[in-house]
Amino acid sequence: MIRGEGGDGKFMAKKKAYVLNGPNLNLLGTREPDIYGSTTLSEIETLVASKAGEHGLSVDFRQSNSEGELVDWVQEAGSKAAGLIINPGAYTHTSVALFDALSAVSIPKVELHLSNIHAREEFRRRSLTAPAANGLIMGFGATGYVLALDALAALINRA
Ligand code: CA2
Repeated sequence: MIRGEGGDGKFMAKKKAYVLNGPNLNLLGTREPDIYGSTTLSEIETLVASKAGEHGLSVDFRQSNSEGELVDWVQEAGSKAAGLIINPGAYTHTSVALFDALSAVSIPKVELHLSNIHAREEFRRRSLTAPAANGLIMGFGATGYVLALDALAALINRA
């Protein structure tokens, strides 16, 4: 657990935010920049870590192409994190398993998409996972991760 000085000379545990990224997001910045931008996932991780520091949060930033691994991480976040941000990638549109996992954890949850899924193909317009989130951010590219962190911090601090 990461600890920081609480302002009164005492050391306090920093709350942790999980930021989970689904399939193919490891390819960011290498292809399809017109849709997803040219920022790499590693650069996004740096932006998120900086914003988290402003909110006094620590971040666990992960990506997987495996639906089961994402389910495992959501479950893990339920016991180890104060909140989570998830870009489920294409599993957004298909995964009942991720919806169930997200529904089963009671921490604040923000769903995030780089693109505006409502302005794209018909099959992307439905999110199976969104009803399990407190809110959604989409269409702002890499900046959306920073906005999502602001939103998550607000949810964590009012919880
Ligand atoms: O807009 C988003 O963030 C998405 O979650 C991205 C997913 C897509 O399936 C969702 O409908 C919307 C795809 C991520 C794939 O990212 C790539 C990046 C570069 C090259 C190829 C894929």
